[in-house]
Amino acid sequence: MVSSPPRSIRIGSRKSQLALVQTHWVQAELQQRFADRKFEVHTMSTQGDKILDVALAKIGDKGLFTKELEIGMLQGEIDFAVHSLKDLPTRLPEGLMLGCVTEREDPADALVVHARHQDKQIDTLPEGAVVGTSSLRRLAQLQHHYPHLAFKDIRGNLNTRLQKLDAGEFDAIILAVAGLRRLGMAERIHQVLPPEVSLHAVGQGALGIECRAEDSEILELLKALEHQPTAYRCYAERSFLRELEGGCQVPIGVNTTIEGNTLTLTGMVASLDGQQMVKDSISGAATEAEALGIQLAHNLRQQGATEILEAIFTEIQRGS
Ligand code: DPM
Repeated sequence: MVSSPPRSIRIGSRKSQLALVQTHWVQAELQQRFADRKFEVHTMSTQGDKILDVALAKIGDKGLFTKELEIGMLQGEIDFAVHSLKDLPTRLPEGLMLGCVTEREDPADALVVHARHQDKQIDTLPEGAVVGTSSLRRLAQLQHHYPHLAFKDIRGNLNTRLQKLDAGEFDAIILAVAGLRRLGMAERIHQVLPPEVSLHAVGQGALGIECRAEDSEILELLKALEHQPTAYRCYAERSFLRELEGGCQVPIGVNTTIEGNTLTLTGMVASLDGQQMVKDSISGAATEAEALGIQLAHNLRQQGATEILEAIFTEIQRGS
């Protein structure tokens, strides 16, 4: 009697170029560590891949880029899914869990400029320069610091956005450093925005691998790719966001550092126009990451975050 070989493991991914680069990286890392198993990539398109003309914030639905993959996991079509962690909602469907957080790229935002502004930085762009972003977080923070700039929505994948910039539709655009680096376009990063200018999104720059909560075989494999410091930082960031959010995207930014066993989390909540902004930091043991996130959220609520968030939900519900 010969025993049948173990079945191959199916990895779910979106079809975008960035998603595939990330998923193929995970596949290669696992294949190298578990040479006796076979890892296959299965692509699916998500709601977010189909709706490209509506500003993300107005769609309101969480899980825009993850839902179809989650259904695939629950139905057993795929065994786990690779996401940009910042696109993974902080509350996951019953039966699924965050199985692994991989080592983070630089989580910062980047300024990418049109050729005519090669000699400029974010704080020297001229009055009225048109900056493209559809992130409420980036918009609020940049409007706060640079009210003399003009801001315009921009959608589409990275290449589409860069083409729009190069065609002259924008003077500059803001993108994540991580996405540009992973797609081999690091040379387009003109300036890495410091945290004083732009706090990044929760989970930015890290990959989150989601799997079935009971699937101990898959969890065991995924553990090999976990990067502990990144995981602590992202757990703190995610619990901060979970404690603050309602039903849509809001201007919330974070920054985290780890030194020794001490984790420092900075968080901010801003109004849509960036005029009101509350920001604070907290430090403590990295092993208490989630408690730190919750405590910081409570501290910010006492400093006015609740009123800012309520005003945003009302505004977005009115369909502004
Ligand atoms: C989320 C936001 C954006 C993405 C909102 C935000 C940017 C939207 C936009 C939650 N997801 O950051 O405040 O600019 O229109 C996304 C990108 C990456 C993952 C692209 C980017 C790559 C970086 C990473 C889209 N999701 O932010 O430039 O893996 O963290």
